[in-house]
Amino acid sequence: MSRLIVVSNRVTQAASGKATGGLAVGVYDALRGSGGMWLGWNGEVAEDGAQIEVSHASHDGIDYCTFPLAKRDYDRFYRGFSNATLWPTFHYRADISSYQRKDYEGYLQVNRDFARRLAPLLKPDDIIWVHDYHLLAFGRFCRDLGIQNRIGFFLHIPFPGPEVFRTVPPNRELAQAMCAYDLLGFQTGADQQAFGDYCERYLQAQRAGNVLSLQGRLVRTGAYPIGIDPASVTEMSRANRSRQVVALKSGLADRKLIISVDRLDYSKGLVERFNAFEQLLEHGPGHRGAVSFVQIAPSSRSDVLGYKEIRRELERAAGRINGKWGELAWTPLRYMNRSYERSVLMPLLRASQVGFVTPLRDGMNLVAKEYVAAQPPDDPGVLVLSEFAGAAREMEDGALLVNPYDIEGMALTLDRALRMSLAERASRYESLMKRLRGYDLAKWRDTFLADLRDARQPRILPGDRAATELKAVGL
Ligand code: ADQ
Repeated sequence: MSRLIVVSNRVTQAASGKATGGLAVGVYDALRGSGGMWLGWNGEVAEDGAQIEVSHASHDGIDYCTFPLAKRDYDRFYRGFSNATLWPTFHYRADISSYQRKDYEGYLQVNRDFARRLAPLLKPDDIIWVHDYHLLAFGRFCRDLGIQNRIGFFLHIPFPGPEVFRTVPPNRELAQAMCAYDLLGFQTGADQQAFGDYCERYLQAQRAGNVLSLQGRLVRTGAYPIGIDPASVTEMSRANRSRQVVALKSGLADRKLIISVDRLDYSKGLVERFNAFEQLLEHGPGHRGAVSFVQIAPSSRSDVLGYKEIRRELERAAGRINGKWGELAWTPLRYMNRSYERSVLMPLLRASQVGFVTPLRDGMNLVAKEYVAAQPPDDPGVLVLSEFAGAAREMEDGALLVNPYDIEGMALTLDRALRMSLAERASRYESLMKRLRGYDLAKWRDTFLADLRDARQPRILPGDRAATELKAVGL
C-alpha cells in the first residue's frame, strides 16, 4: 500500500505517544497501518532570522518531521491570517474578522515553506492528506513544485456561504488554490454545497455531482463528518475515580448537573449559554438550588484578537449569575477556565444529566458526540445541541436541537431535558449511539482515504461512477 503523508499546521502530542484530539487519534492509526509521515509545526516559535531546521523523529513506524515557526511567521500566518481572518469569517463572524495584506503574504509564504520542506521527502506513490484552514494554499504550492502525488484536504471548520466567504479579500485566489487538491473534504453536505456554489458563481467552475471542473483541473468534493471512537470514550467515562470527579459528585449531593466543555472561543456561544441558564433559574423556581451548571473552558489563542474580551465577558456573566442566584449551600454556575485531562472529562460528562453544547457555529463539535458515548445506558443524560454545529445534521433524531441565539428557547429546552422521562432518554440515547457506532472515527478516515485513492482513477477507469460525472462536465 502507498505511504500516507499527513500535513497539518500542528503536529500534535502523538509524537510523544499521547495522542488525544480527534485529528491526532484519527490519523495516528492510519499512519501506523500503512507506515507514514507527519509533517508540520512543532509548536515552538523561533527568533526571526534563526535557521529553521526540520527535525526527524520516529515512533511506532511513523516519521515525524517538525519545525518551529519564525516569530514573524507566527504573527502573520498563525495569529494573523489564519486566526484573525479565516477563523472568524468561516464561523460567520465577518464583523470581528480583520485582514492585513502582510498577514496574507505571510500565510502564503508559510504554505509555500511547508510544500518546500515536504518535496524532498516524497516518494512517487505517496498519498498526502492535508488538514484544515491554515493550509488552504499548500496544495497549489505543491503543484508549483511539480508534485504529482494525490493530495486530499479536509476542512475541520465550516465553509461559509459564498457571500460571507467573499468578505475575505483574496477569496478568489484562495478558492482557486483549494482546487489544486484532488479531493476536498468537508464536515457536512452544507459546507460542501457552499464551496461548490461559490466556485460555480464566482469562478465559473462547472459542477457535476461531486466533481468540479475549473481551469482544466478536476477536483472532487465530499462530506465526511468526523466521528469519535465511542467504545474508548465509554470505557474512559467508566474507569476514572479521580479526586476531582469524586469531589464534584459529593458537592452536588442530589442536585442535577448541566455540563459544557469547550475551548474558550467566541464561536462556542458561551455567553448566550450562560444567559440561558440564568433564564432557567429566573422562570423555573423549581430549578433553584436543584441544578448546577459546570462550564469547563480553558483559554485558547489568548494572544489573538477577540479572545481576551470573550474571557472577560464570561467572567462578568458568571459573577453576575452567582451573585444574584447563589446561596450559601449552592453555587449555581461553576466556570472553570482551566483544562482537564480526558480521563477526568469523560467521567464528568457521564455524571451529568444534560450536555449543553450550543456553539453559534461549529464545523462538527466532538464534545456533543463524546457526551453521548459517555452516558450510562441505563440512565442516560440528554444532549441539548445547537442547530449550527455540524454534529446537528447527524444527531437531530436523538438530541434536543436549539437555536443558540434564542435564549428563552434554550432555557425552555433545558427545562424539558431536566424533566425528560427515562424511557424517552433511553430511546434517544439508543438512536444516537447507533449513529456514533455506525460512522465512527475509523470510518471517517477510511472513507476519506478510499475516496482520495480513487480521486483520479476516472481518467483511466471508464465506467466508474465518477467517469460519468466527468463526462457530464464535458471531459
Ligand atoms: P475544536 O474547535 O477544538 O475542533 P471540538 O470538536 O469540540 O472543537 O473538540 C475537539 C476535541 O477537543 C474533543 O475531543 C474535545 O473533547 C476536546 N476538548 C474540547 N474542549 C476541551 C476542554 N475544555 N478540555 C479538554 N479537551 C477539550 C475543530 C473544529 C470542530 C471539529 C474538530 C474536529 O472547530 O468543529 O469538531 O476540529 O474536526
